[in-house]
Amino acid sequence: MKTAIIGFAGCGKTSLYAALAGPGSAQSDRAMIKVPEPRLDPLIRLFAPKKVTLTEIEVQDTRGAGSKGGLGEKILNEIRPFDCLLAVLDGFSGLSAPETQRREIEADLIIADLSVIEKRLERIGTDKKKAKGLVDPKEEESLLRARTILEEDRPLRSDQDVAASPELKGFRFLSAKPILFAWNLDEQRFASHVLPQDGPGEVHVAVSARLERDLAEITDPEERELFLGDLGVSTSALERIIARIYDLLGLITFLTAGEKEVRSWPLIRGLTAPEAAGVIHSDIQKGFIRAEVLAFDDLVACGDFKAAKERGLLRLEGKEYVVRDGGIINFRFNV
Ligand SMILES: Nc1nc2c(ncn2[C@@H]2O[C@H](COP(=O)(O)OP(=O)(O)OP(=O)(O)O)[C@@H](O)[C@H]2O)c(=O)[nH]1
Ligand SMILES: [Mg+2]
Repeated sequence: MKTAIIGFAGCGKTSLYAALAGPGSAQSDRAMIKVPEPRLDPLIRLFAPKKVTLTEIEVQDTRGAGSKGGLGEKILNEIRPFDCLLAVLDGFSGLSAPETQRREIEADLIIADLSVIEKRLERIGTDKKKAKGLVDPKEEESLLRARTILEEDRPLRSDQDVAASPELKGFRFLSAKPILFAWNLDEQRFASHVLPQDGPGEVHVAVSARLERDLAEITDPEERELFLGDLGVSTSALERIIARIYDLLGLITFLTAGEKEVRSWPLIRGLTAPEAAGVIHSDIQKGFIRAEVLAFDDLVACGDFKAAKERGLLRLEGKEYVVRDGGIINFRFNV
């Protein structure tokens, strides 16, 4: 799952990227970022494992174009393969209002999608004249629906039915991609600024990219605490951003725990226990027998697995079981 950081020149993309990717990230514009998972902590205490592994997501920094002329065709083409967009809005320099930048970015995505649709519809028109069988009427219908939405100046993500329709998947429409708007605000205005409401496939987060980048360079926990204390905040905004991206991508987390390794795993929401097993290894999916599942809250309530088992909270689930977020799973399988 890949996220691209976009936005106009100097809006703070690279600062935010550096904050997300941590110290030593300057060598590359692409990084794997660990998704924070505090629910691993009690498991680490229980198992004292040799290894702790966190799920990662890939993040790509891009070069900014001036807001005159928009993001530019080059960047718009570059970001097409990505699963998610992180749009940074400059709310610190005062050069242009972040609300305006947001509208400009939306307009760029919408216009790029409209142009793809127009071209495709034109092609469908000529194919229709050639022979009836060349055209999939469902595709044409979906394209027309999508065009109507875009012509109303709405991004495709605002209609999740259309955004997710199978005939349109292959177009990788930009305005259909889940997007996180990072409002890169002045440290002073940070707390008071009122953000727009989240919508379908769209979330808004206030950050200070510069502070976050400075914070990311401090590795000493005591120093970090002092830094945060001086600013009067308790945690960094990054954990929230990463968690929201994870959310936007439609992912949940399941956990595995043992003496060897305690680990978080990503899973597309709605998938079953054998499919979760397949994320770990295809052999475990193939030989899947049952999943032993303990909800995270039940573990916390009981203290350990033994007590949970005695209370009947450690459940055995079969092939149809749909995995829930935070489930601690032990797969039983044949090899
Ligand atoms: N005061 C303040 N300055 C910031 C903030 N974020 C970024 N800057 C400064 O703005 C300048 C540009 O930041 P970058 O992170 O390089 O911006 P960018 O979007 O990567 O720029 P391009 O890649 O050139 O488009 C740098 O000098 C940053 O220190 C912020 O939150 N507050
Ligand atoms: Mg940059």
